Amino acid sequence: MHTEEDCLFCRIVAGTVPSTKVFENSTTYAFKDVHPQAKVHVLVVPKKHYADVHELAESDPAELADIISVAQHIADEEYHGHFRLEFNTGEDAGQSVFHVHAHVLTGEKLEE
Ligand code: IU
Repeated sequence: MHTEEDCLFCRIVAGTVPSTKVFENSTTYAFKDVHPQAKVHVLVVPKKHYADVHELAESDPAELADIISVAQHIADEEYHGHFRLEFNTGEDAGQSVFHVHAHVLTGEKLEE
């Protein structure tokens, strides 16, 4: 069982670790990635802890839909609605934080 103490993104959601907030509603939190890979690089996370996107989709598909809506909202504000959405899933795919997070890349024309 993950707790706020042992999960970085739970701590960011709780405000005990600082972040640059971009958006928040009752179930979802979005903040700037500290190592941006695009002009705008935002991480969108559920406030509730799920390890990865598969666990989220199985447990709470409405929250997954909310994350996608938040991504669209950010891209509408930042770059005429165009964005890339990535969920690294598993260590070998580059997942390093095991609290599901959508990488939202936008703000510029992205490399293919
Ligand atoms: P990944 O898909 O699990 O590799 O993504 C983790 C992201 O979290 C990565 O892009 C980091 O730059 C980002 N990040 C962050 O924004 N703040 C932090 O304190 C840490 C990682 I640690």
